[in-house]
Amino acid sequence: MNKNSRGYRAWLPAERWTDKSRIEAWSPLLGRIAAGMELRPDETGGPGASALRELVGGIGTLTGLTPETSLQAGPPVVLLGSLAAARRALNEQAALPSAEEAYAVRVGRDGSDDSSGEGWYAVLRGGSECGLLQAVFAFLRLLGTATGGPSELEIVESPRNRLRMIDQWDNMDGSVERGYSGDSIFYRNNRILLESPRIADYARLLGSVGINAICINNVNVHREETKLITASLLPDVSRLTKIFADYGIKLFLSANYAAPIELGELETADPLDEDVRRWWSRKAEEIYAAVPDFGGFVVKADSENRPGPFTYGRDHADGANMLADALAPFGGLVLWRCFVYDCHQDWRDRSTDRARAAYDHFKPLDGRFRENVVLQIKNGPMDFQVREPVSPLLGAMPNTNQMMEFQIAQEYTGQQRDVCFLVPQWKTYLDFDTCLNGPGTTVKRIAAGEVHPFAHSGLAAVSNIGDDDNWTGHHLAQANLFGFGRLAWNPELSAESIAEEWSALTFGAGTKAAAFVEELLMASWPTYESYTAPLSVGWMVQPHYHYAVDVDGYEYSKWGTYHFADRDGVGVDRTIGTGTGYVGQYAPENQALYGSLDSCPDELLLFFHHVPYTHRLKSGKTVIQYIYDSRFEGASKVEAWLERWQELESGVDPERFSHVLRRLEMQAENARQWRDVVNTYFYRKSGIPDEQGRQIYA
Ligand code: GCW
Repeated sequence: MNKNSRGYRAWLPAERWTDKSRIEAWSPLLGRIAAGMELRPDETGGPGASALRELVGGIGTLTGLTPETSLQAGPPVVLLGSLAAARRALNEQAALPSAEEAYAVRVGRDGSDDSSGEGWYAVLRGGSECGLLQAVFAFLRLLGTATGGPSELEIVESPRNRLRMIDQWDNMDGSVERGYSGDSIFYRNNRILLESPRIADYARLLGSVGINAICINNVNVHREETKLITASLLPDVSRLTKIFADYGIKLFLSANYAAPIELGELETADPLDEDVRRWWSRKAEEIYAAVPDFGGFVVKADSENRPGPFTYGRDHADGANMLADALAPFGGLVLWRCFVYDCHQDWRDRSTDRARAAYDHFKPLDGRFRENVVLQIKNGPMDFQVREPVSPLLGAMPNTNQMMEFQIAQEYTGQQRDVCFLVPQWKTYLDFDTCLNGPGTTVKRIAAGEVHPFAHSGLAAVSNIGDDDNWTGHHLAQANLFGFGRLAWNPELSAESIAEEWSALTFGAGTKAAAFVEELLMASWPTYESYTAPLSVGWMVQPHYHYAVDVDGYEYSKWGTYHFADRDGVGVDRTIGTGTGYVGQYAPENQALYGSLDSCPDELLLFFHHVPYTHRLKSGKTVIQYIYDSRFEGASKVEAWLERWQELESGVDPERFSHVLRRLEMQAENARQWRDVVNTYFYRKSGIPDEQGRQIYA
């Protein structure tokens, strides 16, 4: 690990400002700090202490200043600059919103106190120390994105989503399932890497964008990871819990549903069996004795060959409630995943549609789950494809806590070799109107618990980090981790503003590099979409690896993932009249939208309909011509990025310059391969030539 690698420091303050006048302009504000917080006997831990450390450290890195700092017991407040003016401003300010994580930042100028020469002051306040930490990180973002000196402003924020969670798919042997950035930072050889400074640095990164929960092991819980809830590993788990708590983050574990069997203590995991129930209750007592602020369990059950209640003829409410009852006395949660489908399907059977599965399994169980169970639902009905419709299960269970799951790891979206900034994609899910409670029942309101009175809800996402120096394999993939946190905090932020903020923090505010990176990020998802599987049909990837093109890779497989291309047309008929009936899982307004060829949006066409190649899109183009045009356009776009990036050589440090260059070269090759394979495939099937006569390999 190279901690001095520019990528390691990601979007946190990393380099001294080169512009001296900027440092001078900010000096009056940054020279003095007075902080109030709870003083713990050891004077080290807690989010308040982290806040102060980050603030002083960040100021030092950016400006070289060492602020004069005083600390006293009191409410979580930090004053900067002209302290008398800051105190006056503090006394005038309105109360914060009630959320503990709420924060306020005020920067002002008060001429009546000129002891600092300028009268600039800042007041950072938190509803708790966690809120203060958020105020500090917001202030550091202000510094990091500023091109000039301070200006007056007031920000008051509280998080829109209660749970803002990151899921690690890390295994204890050190591997990461769907990891594209090296090995795990948490484990090696079935040990927890407690001595690794990376874990605390990861907590900083997550805390800096408002993440407040993390699950530290893969949802596929194998033998070794099952032991995370046993006496041999709980002390280590407890130490990790403390590292994350310093940044306001609660720790969860993925639990093996069959743990009582796997650990050799019972012969059944039947959720209605009294011995099983007692086993989990005692287990919960043991866990909370060792780890008092443990968050709870994430559970993947009856999914992709993992054990679950179906084995015993029980349903998912029985299974989840049994664990929930065990955790309830301690305030623990069960985050129960809804990724349940038949992965042993027969491709000859046209009546089974994997897209239907989550809704079909879970919807009938509405109202049966305990109050400390939250259903964790993937954004789409399939599996994190480049484009899918919203999962119809979101919002369809008004009496059951729900949260939505995204995948920051780019499993199907370029595996951190290709640039694919996913925030614009996530926004399409969050902004989608389910119409389930009348117009305006958007997914972001459902996830935030604003539509139904969920006791717990929010957003979770699969992490994209590993032990690569720059955390995410591709430097630019850091923007996805940053963006998820920002969006989970405030889903109203625009994708552009997140891209702009990250680019400025990472490549320098006001630089040419930052401007180009922002543009590249914003174009990257549509571009990736334009050279890979067309019009949301999905899955044309190499089985298991999911990166490179293989049009028929999943066509005759057991995974339930088909495109049904023949000589006349392509796509999956999911309509009510002639198809699988999946469309019927949406509210009537959306049934009408998707069910009719006239109104179905082009970008989702092949997800919902099987159409002839000559079918005309809303643009007037035929499907086949659209396939050809967009593959050519996508691949040439990547070539153009390569050229533009080369022009930036003098404006980017050599490490990041050559790293991004190499990745763009790989992406260009990948895009060419997709273009030619997809085009050739559809030309051979349809026999329809490209109107523009470009090279297709017949
Ligand atoms: O998409 C699939 C992935 C699996 C993953 C699974 C899930 C962790 O290919 O690797 O398992 O989703 O979400 O459970």
